Amino acid sequence: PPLPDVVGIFCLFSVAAALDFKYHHTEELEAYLKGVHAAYPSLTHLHSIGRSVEGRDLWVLVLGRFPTHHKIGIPEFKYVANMHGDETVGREILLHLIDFLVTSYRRDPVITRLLNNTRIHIMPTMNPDGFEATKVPDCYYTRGRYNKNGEDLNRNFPDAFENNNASIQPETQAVMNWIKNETFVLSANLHGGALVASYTFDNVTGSLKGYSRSPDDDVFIHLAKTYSFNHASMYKGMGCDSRQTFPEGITNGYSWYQLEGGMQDYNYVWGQCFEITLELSCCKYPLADQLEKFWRDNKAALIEYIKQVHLGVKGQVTDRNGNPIPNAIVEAKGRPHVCPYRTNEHGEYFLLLLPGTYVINATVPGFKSMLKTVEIPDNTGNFSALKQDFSFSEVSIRSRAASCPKTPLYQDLERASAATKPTLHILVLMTVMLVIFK
Ligand SMILES: *[C@@H]1O[C@H](CO)[C@@H](O)[C@H](O)[C@H]1NC(C)=O
Ligand SMILES: *[C@@H]1O[C@H](CO)[C@@H](O)[C@H](O)[C@H]1NC(C)=O
Ligand SMILES: *[C@@H]1O[C@H](CO)[C@@H](O)[C@H](O)[C@H]1NC(C)=O
Ligand SMILES: *[C@@H]1O[C@H](CO)[C@@H](O)[C@H](O)[C@H]1NC(C)=O
Ligand SMILES: *[C@@H]1O[C@H](CO)[C@@H](O)[C@H](O)[C@H]1NC(C)=O
Ligand SMILES: CC(=O)N[C@H]1CO[C@H](CO)[C@@H](O)[C@@H]1O
Ligand SMILES: [Zn+2]
Repeated sequence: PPLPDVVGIFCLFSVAAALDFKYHHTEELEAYLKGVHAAYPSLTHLHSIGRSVEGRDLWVLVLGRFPTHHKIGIPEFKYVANMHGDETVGREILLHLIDFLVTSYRRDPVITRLLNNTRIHIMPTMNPDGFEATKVPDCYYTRGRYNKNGEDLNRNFPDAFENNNASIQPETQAVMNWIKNETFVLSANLHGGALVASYTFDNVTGSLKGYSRSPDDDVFIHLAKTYSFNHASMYKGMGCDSRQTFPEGITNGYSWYQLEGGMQDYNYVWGQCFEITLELSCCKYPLADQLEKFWRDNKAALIEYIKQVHLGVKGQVTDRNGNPIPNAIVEAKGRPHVCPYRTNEHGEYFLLLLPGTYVINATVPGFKSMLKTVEIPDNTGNFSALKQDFSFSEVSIRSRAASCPKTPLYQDLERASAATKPTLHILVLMTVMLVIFK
């Protein structure tokens, strides 16, 4: 009968059309996410990764051709917004990003390829309690920044340089569990109160020179510039007032101001995930009539940034019989991570690297290493990193699961490199041993 069909089409249409440029409070946000999932059940997966102090769900909508689970070779990407409850632009533009992605699938060839080859996780709010506590739009600092227990969630993660004594909050713990659960490769954390793309580290590596450089500094600069130059104005580097400008719209986190327990350093050090922090609006909680402009200003940047998850090289480490080897260390030579990057349960690794020649070192700790020289092309337009597998000629070699060191280590590495190179190698080796045998 024609009537249900008409109603069906109307419902589908109304889900897409229902997304106004206004603020979505808890119930409206949940209703929107559930509506999208109902309208696009095979392209999306909706789940809550935990609850806030006041019991609100921490919703994540996953998009992709295989939204419910990881597929070998398909990298995992995430966006997190509204970690500071009073910084609200990210929360709304992520809803518009969801709307754009689902309505463009099978219509726009680029978005179709992006969703076919990437699993995209979107968390519109990490601090729903803080958002609800910030009653009305307000440009400046308000209580809603913190969670219900008064903690700043972006100071609440374990720190790579200092013992962070802040007690881990439910929202933080949920994100830490989530990071452990998925093989995230790239992400961004959306904030407000400035206009800049900031990258790791936020704390220092020993000698103070106003810049806290990670071993992947070149990649982070590229990632931050990808965002700022695809944004309507961020690349101009004007910041929000004349006292603070950011050349090319980017900054090293520490150069701007140092902080402890931030989420981007945590992702990079313990999550094997490259994360940058995006400050998207000078006004933290602007009036709703400005949201449409914020979406237009950020749309291209949000999409181009996701594509960068296909930089570099990826592959699987297997034994002679083709069985995956989990927990093998795979790193590019000259780029040692404090917590060495390891293969997941499928023996997979993903390394974000700029085009160039690299030596990739796959090591089964306590056993042996395989080195391969790779030529990484500029292939983000291909929606796939270069593929390079490693096959060990033995059978049933196992690598023990390792817990990452809990104590800060980059400081030691920095001191060592200031001394002599061989010492650095011994230190890296000792770190590895510590990781294996602790
Ligand atoms: C995307 O995946 C769908 C489902 O497998 C397939 O039908 C379509 O051809 C793919 N499109 C592109 C552009 O890869
Ligand atoms: C954190 O605790 C450690 C050990 O209990 C202490 O040495 C350190 O000073 C504390 N740090 C801060 C910032 O309070
Ligand atoms: C972790 O993964 C398991 C299995 O897929 C799932 O049941 C659980 O909800 C996930 N937890 C988080 C925090 O993502
Ligand atoms: C390869 O990586 C392992 C583990 O990090 C390290 O012990 C070894 O020295 C590396 N080999 C080379 C040649 O760099
Ligand atoms: C893109 O992928 C195609 C087919 O897999 C391959 O032939 C081509 O060389 C790739 N281009 C780049 C720049 O990697
Ligand atoms: C090693 C170091 O300088 N760590 C700093 C990390 O950030 C906190 C907070 O600003 C500082 O107290 C630490 O000194
Ligand atoms: Zn913030």
